[in-house]
Amino acid sequence: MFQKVLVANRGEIALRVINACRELGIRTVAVYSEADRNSLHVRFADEAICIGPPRASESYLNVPAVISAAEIANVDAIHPGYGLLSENANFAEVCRASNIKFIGPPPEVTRLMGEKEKARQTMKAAGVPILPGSDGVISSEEEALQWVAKVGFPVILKAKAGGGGRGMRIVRSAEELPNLYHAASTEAANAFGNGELYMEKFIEQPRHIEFQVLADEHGNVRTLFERECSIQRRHQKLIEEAPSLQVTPEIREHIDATLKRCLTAIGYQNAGTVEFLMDEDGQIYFIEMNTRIQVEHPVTEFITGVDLVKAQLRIAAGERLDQILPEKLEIRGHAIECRINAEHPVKFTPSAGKITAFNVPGGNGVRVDTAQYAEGVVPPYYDSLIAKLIVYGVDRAEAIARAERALRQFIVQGIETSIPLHQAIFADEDFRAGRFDTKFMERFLAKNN
Ligand code: MV4
Repeated sequence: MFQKVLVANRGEIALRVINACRELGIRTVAVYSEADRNSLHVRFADEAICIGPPRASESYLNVPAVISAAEIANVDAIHPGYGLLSENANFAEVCRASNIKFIGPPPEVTRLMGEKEKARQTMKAAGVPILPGSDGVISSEEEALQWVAKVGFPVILKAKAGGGGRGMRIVRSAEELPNLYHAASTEAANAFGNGELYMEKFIEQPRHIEFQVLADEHGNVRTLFERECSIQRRHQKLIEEAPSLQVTPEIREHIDATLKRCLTAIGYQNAGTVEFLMDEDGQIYFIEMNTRIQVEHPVTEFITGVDLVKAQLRIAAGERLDQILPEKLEIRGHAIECRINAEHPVKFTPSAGKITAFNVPGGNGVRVDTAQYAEGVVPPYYDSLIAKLIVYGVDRAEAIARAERALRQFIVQGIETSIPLHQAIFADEDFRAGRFDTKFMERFLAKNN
């Protein structure tokens, strides 16, 4: 096992990784920006190194600064958390060249999955269901119209280098295709430095369902069931749960078998998440893969009993999945996560500042992952996630009741948070009945304003 790991992140996920390391007897090195001097990830790591000014581009995203810290502290490995450098293949390559283990997949695999159209064709070849659409990128409007002739309107144009919603356009008729084609391509070129597009049949009201996977460095792949992530606004998830009420044992079985085949074939390693859309008929289709630990990983930890961050560390140290996971994994109960953001619950404007009171709920079936505390400061430079409330119950009803009582006991003063928004969502009849898709928040906000 590693002697010392550098955690190249901040906030709750940095603390999450530090906790897993400590439980495994691994020493930790925190890195921090000048804005995070008093953060808990700095306090609870064994060592801490300041790597630059507040802006992430000058600190947490500064590859030479992170690598220098790793070399000064003489670490064996770097855990990137989520966001920041976690899906940066160039960073993983620099780690490799510096003889530091990057805790994640090899850079070649990260690069493949970052090219969304290549990922799509790779999944298709392994028998993973994908949406009807183009084979490869589209090189002109004319070619786009040829694919439409096969697929039928509506279609969605997506950036090959994209993800997370940018460089996408929904096209409903031939007349509007030229304008939307150029708009998507220009937006993609500006955002990702690559304007290439591909096409998929557009699903009007999909559910967003994703599968957790773990792969070791000896060719073994296991899936750890799914998470339902449809409750989101502007591509920012607000609530996630596991399992999904819509995923049948047959779908689970089929996705498990095809993902194992595909991810073994491409040499996938470490933790990953495979995203799917489910249409109104309950059919499920691959859309993209995330090659990192995700924000919502704790809901999977609750229903499987597996510590996913420890699994990442043990995989990166060369252990085999059969040493890490029980022979048979089963879904136990139901888990729900609320992302508590420092933002206005209705206007969604960011709310930075000093926290004057902070009461974290606990008790049976309640987990809070946070790096915040009373008298702590939420800096304006980073994303607005300040805590995750994760609840567990024997069934969804118990999980909902626990979430409601825990939200009542979650007190944050001095800044605005999304706690009241979460309380309103839990009171919604459609949410309680499990009737929702990715358009839920739009309808909910229209109804409640
Ligand atoms: C789609 C889609 C409908 N049909 N693809 C948005 C972000 C990116 N990860 C994929 N996205 C979508 N792709 C087809 N063929 C609808 C969305 C989408 C969406 C997906 C998941 C969660 C929330 C969403 C919100 C709006 C649109």
